[in-house]
Amino acid sequence: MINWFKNLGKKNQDEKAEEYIDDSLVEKDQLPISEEEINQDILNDEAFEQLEDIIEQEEQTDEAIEELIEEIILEEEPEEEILKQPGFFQKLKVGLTKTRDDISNKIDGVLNSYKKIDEELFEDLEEVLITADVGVNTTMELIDRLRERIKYEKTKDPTEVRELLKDEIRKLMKESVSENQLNIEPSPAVILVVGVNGVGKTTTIGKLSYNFKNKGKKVIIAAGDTFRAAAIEQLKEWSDRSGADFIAHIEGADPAAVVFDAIQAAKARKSDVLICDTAGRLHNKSNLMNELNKIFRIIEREYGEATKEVILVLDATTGQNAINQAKVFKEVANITGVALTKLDGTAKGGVVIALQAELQLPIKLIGVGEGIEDLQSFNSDDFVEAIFN
Ligand SMILES: Nc1nc2c(ncn2[C@@H]2O[C@H](COP(=O)(O)OP(=O)(O)OP(=O)(O)O)[C@@H](O)[C@H]2O)c(=O)[nH]1
Ligand SMILES: [Mg+2]
Repeated sequence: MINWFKNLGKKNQDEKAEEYIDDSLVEKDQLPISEEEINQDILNDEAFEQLEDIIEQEEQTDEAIEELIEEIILEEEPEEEILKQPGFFQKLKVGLTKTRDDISNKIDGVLNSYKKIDEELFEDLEEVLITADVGVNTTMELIDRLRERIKYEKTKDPTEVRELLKDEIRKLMKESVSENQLNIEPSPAVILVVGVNGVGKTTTIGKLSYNFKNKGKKVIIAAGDTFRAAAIEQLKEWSDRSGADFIAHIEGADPAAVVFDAIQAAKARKSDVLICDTAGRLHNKSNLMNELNKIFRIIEREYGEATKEVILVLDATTGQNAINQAKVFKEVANITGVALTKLDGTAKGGVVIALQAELQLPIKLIGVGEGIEDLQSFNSDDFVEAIFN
């Protein structure tokens, strides 16, 4: 496209130049010179000057066109990102294979075995959803809505139920939470990562940090899990891999003190995002509450201006256990979102629906593998599409 514009400009210039030059040569060959011819020569000189002006103008136009094209190309970059989206969706679909097999294929099995829509069909659907960890309450709510919808739309064919159910799941998930986007604007932002041990907190922090660094953000990771030296080392490795700064104390140190130091570092280094790991090995609810509250107080006092997220990490493979953990953490902390890990290895992806619909906890991130790039932002539409297609 650039070449096409350039050649077009040059061709016009050349043609114009040839026209003027041919005329002037003819005039100059005809000596001696009459007053009329002198006047003609003056006119030719003027024509040459005009020609130079035109060429100069056209050169400027050429430059302007090139600049314009460069701008257009720069503006087109986000489109490339959109083009990458099918890759993300494919990865999501692959990650959700087991869940899809469990929910979608079983639903199809039920619907194909009925000739008409009756109460038994609803009961079979109910069973599929409950066993896929959608949760009893959410399943009941969905089936009630589905029943109403079928009545309202006078649906007769069981095979049409699939689309209606899909739509009701999507609607229920979306109306239960307001925002699935991780909020780190305006900068600076602080993300406190909580959750019981082994769910994937450290791995998620590493992946998240890598994502932010790729977007050009200045990231600091704080080793707030001081229970084991190995936990600190593991987090350090992730911070090295993602290119983030790292703040840690020794094993057994007070996590609130680590967070305090990390905030001072974030301020001094003008960081965009501070991500704090925390320990999962807290034996009872009041212990957990005390520890987290101490950290919250430090953040509030020292970093009041920061945009805050408290992300609860849950392991999708634990199904209903993840729901129970979410209930406990909701009581002790103001959880702003969930990172649901290990969705790739489980058929219990239905837990996503329960977390949003029943606990009104927005899923903000999902882990679809152990690699540094295996973290995605969550979107209800994509999720429903991936498990039903
Ligand atoms: N397949 C898969 N594995 C994951 C995912 N996220 C984390 N893991 C694995 O889960 C295991 C535990 O992850 P960690 O990040 O150490 O979990 P943690 O919550 O920090 O654990 P503690 O520090 O012991 O409390 C590791 O083997 C990770 O590789 C995921 O999305 N998919
Ligand atoms: Mg950890």
